[in-house]
Amino acid sequence: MILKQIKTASVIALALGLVTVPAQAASSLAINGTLNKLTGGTTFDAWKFKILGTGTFTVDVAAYEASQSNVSTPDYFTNDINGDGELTWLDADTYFYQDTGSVKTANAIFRCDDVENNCGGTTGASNYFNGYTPGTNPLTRTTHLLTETSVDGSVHFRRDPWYDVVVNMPGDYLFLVADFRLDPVEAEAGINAGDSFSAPAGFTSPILDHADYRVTFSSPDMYISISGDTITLAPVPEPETWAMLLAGLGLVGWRFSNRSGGGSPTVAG
Ligand SMILES: [Ca+2]
Ligand SMILES: [Ca+2]
Ligand SMILES: [Ca+2]
Repeated sequence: MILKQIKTASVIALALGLVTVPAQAASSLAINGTLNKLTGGTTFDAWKFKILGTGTFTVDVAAYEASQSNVSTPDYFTNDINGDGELTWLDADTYFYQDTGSVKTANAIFRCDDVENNCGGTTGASNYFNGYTPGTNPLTRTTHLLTETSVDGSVHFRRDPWYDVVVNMPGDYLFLVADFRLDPVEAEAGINAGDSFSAPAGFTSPILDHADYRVTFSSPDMYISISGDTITLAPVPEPETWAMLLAGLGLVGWRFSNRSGGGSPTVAG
């Protein structure tokens, strides 16, 4: 009987929103991929993005496995970011497109190539496509700065893009990862024409037939999940919504128990 009262009290507390789930629960997701050098150029990857609400998220690429573009530059060192025992040389270039089922030049929204460089600089205006601007577009991009410390294990001081995105319009998007650089016309044609991976100048016997990348997505206000090549961003429910959901589950359990003739109610949560 005491147990029953306690559980009843918990249901009431949930219904009143007195039990909260942290809404600030951070969410992050890392994807890994490999691009290849073909006869006509290099390949690129297109990941589907289903964004179900407004919010913000961060894109943090770790790919180029040396700190400088020339082995004789001061502060040059290498690091095997993905720990696969080899060093590869993707000078990552990233894009967001509207997703209408395929990569279309007319659907390109913005580009971000590096930290700061080709990523809007300090004004944020450059490298938007199709007439979009930082103020009028579905997704607004703000680059992080070289003076900040990358959080994803990047090695090169500039080549790995790192930026925040504000979702102004939920919807279906494509996130493209390529080698420098993938013009929208090349993207629609399906190959980064004439492109080759760029090892640091002076590097002996570089691997140039493929290059690896990792991209970490994180958000303070959306949950990020993945199924196949589709990444879904869903707003984190407010605490009140969680409480109602949990209370609903609890009341369902109560009813089921009573109908089945059990002596004491079973309440979820
Ligand atoms: Ca590696
Ligand atoms: Ca780059
Ligand atoms: Ca190109």
